[in-house]
Amino acid sequence: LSTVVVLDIETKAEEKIWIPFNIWELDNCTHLNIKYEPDIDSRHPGFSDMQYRQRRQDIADIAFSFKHGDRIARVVYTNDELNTWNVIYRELMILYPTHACKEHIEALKNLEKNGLYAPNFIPQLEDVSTFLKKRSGFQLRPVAGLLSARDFLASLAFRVFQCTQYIRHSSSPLHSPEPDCVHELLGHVPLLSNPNFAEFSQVIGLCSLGASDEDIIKLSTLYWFTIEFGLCQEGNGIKAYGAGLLSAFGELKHSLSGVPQLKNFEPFSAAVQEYQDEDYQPLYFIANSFEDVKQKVKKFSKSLKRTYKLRYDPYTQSLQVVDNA
Ligand code: HBI
Ligand code: FE
Repeated sequence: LSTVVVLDIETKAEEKIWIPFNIWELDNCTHLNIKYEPDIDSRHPGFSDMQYRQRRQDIADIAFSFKHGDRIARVVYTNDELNTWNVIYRELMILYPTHACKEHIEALKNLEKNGLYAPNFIPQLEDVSTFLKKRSGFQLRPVAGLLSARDFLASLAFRVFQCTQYIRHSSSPLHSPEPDCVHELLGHVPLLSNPNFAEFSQVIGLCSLGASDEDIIKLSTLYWFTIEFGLCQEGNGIKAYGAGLLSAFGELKHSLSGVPQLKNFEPFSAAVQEYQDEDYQPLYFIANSFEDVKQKVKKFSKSLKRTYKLRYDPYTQSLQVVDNA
């Protein structure tokens, strides 16, 4: 396994950081952050539901045994789970025409037209992954829960989106403290099928490879204010493109209600902006376009100190060090 040499700015010490150099090595990028899981967090709606916790574990086992290149095992969802999906799907569809960006609406229409999305069944990750590969070169791999920011961002560099497969607890259809398949499939997947947005996602991922812990925090904050909670200008109006908004009825309404503060997206300030992961955001950033955020994030990434330069080779889905400064 390979490492890149990184210079610690404070101590001037050289440090070797392991990074995945090809897509198969993402099998090592599976470190979970378990603080919001139903077995750990007593505020999780499924905390006292032993049957739910067991179900979540059984589905997580698919992710634990997955290796890159495998087919993603299908889940037979229960009526209770299907009902949760149905309730959220129908609620969100009511809001999208007025609140979601046009790219999201169009992508969702395509998913429905291809028979992949509907209110009455939960899409299978394997089918969605095949669709994404055709559209934008992105693919899904199953993940057992909230992944570490470093591993999550590293996957994006290879156009791999780590995707949970379990669904939130039925007592709380409109909110989940951790990512679930509703968040991934209704929030993230539609825009990942958009080639422009896919490229922007990969750019953030590539920036993260070999970054210091401090820079990983900055990049996940950028990710937070764009891919998770981003707003964008559309004609004379403002729409949502962030997955945390597009998958949450309450916060989607809140974001465009005139209550929260809105600022134009600027990566150098967004990367150090404090944020809130337990309640609605008090502040959102508005992007001009996906192209504009991508260019700005590229510029930001050039400001991160590094002693190496990486090039992504799409033919082999691997990285090459092109310049050892
Ligand atoms: N893990 N499963 C999963 N899904 C996400 O959306 C996700 C994640 N880990 C980190 C993360 N998102 C981001 O918020 C950033 O920290 C990169
Ligand atoms: Fe997310």
